[in-house]
Amino acid sequence: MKKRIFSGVQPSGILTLGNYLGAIKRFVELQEDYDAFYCVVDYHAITVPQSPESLKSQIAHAACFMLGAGLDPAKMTLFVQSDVPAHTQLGWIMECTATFGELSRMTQFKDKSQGKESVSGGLFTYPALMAADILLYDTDVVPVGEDQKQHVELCRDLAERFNSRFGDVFKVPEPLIPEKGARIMSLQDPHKKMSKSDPNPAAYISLADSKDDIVKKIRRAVTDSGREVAYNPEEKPALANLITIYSLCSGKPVEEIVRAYEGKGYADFKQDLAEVVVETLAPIQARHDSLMADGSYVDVLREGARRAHEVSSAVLKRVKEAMGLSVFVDPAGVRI
Ligand code: ATP
Ligand code: LTN
Repeated sequence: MKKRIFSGVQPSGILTLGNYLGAIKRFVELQEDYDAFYCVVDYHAITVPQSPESLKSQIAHAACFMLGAGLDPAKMTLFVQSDVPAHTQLGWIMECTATFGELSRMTQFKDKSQGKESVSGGLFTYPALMAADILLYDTDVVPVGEDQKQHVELCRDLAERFNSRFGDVFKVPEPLIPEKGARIMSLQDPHKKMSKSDPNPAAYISLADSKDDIVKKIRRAVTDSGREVAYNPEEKPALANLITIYSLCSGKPVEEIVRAYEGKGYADFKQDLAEVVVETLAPIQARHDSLMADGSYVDVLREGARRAHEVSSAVLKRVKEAMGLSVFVDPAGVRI
């Protein structure tokens, strides 16, 4: 039997090149060998305020970019988190399994709450919901970027704690972090990850950016001092990030790229990089546009939610029984 993978993408903005190179590109490869469940995690996105109109459209764009990048409904299951009720139900149980101390140590919470006057309770408890997402599918492997490693480790701890109290209920998953591209950095600050919710759009390349936007953003991307195109992540982190993007988009090894620009300056390199990125995104954008126009993604999401509900409701039932919850009435009967 194929191993199961699960991963989630937040519709908190339009997906970036970081999301594509760090996660979605691999989701496409992994669907061949795994039983894959991919989720547009809209409950995670509302940990920060979202307007109903933009949330709706960001969910649709996320689904169409994921399908446009090559996810195939015949090979994997794509669904929206809020369409499947088990997520919030197990989310609560995981909140009660995690400790305040554990949640306080999550660095993403520290980063996202820093400097904010008001922060939602959900932003703090969010890793418990993420653990629920994963555990509901008896997941073996969780492909994510480097930033999510700590959350997957928490998920493992919660599963083990739960199992030691209530019996062998959960499968304990493993993270799968890519060797290259696990952390694509901001184009404006090479010490920050490229993020779709960055207030400065010059910091990221959105999958919806036009050719002109891409050329401009890459031309304006910060580079390090000096003139030579060399790969040195410690001393030249900004340039190293651009070379990584070039390498992942073109499939060429870093050394070959560095050699090709010997004796040339940053300007030539950036011009070619922009071209490589435009070429990478063009087919994805074309498929995204046609999916958005014909609305066929809705059927994919409906069928995905049906399959996700089937798997997750069975796991949730197992969990509740082990805990002594919902023992008098069949939960499936109540829900219908
Ligand atoms: P936000 O900016 O709202 O925090 P995000 O883009 O960081 O969102 P998600 O959309 O939830 O986060 O990320 C989806 C996947 O993309 C995750 O597996 C995450 O690890 C990966 N990812 C996100 N940003 C990057 C990046 N800059 N480099 C590599 N992978 C990334
Ligand atoms: N927390 C993740 C998104 C996410 C996720 C998941 C990833 C939510 N649930 C389950 C993998 C598995 C993020 O912010 N990138």
